[in-house]
Amino acid sequence: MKAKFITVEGTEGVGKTTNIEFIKTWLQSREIEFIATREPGGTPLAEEVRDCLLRNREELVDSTAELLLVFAARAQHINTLIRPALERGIWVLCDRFTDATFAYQGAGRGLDKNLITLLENEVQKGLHPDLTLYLDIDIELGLERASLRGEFDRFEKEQVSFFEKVREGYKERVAQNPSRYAVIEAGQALQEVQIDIKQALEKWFPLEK
Ligand code: Z5A
Repeated sequence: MKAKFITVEGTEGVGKTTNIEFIKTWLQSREIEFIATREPGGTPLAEEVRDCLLRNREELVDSTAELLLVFAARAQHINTLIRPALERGIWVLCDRFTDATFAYQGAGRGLDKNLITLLENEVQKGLHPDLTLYLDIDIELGLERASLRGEFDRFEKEQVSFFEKVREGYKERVAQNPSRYAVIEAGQALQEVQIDIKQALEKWFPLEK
């Protein structure tokens, strides 16, 4: 089977980190060679950009500057890690990707979606995930879960209304191209969430006979 590109998306405290561990175990059980990575980040340079983006600071961060930093990190990540891995037959499992940009910088910050699409086309040159697991959760419940983790970064300090817009942004993306997404009800007990994730993985990537 051709190497696949899987992304995991959702708002705060939705359980991406927890469920990525579950997906890794599923990939191992299939003896699939893969790398697990994340955005922003995934390479030393892109991780430095991540740090710039997430760090709490006095200076107000301009939304367009934020968007360009996200795509600068993404260009480095795609061209030095993701695309070379896929070309070598290695699957890529990525914690967030461009759907997060449409949700956070587009819907959340209110930036022009046409500008995001322009950058997406230029930077990705046709690369898109084969499957995006979108974990959906009530914002208050997600924030409650996330609050257990301690100190909040620059994004986590946003208001509930910001995350509501982000959630709507994700839903809009799913509605525009439903065949790429598996929508997972992440408010359920973890075991139920993982049953749904496993079903989606088996539907998208059935065993070859
Ligand atoms: N960002 C952006 O603006 N634009 C972009 O293009 C990209 C990103 C790519 C960093 O992302 C920030 O970057 C992000 C958007 C921005 N903003 N924020 N915030 P991140 O993915 O690194 O950060 P995060 O969203 O905070 O994710 P996280 O730290 O990985 O958390 P999580 O994956 O959502 O949750 P978790 O750590 O797996 O779970 C949270 C807690 O809930 C934990 O205690 C779990 O044990 C518990 N949990 C999980 N599932 C369950 C269930 N089912 N029941 C009960 N408890 C559960």
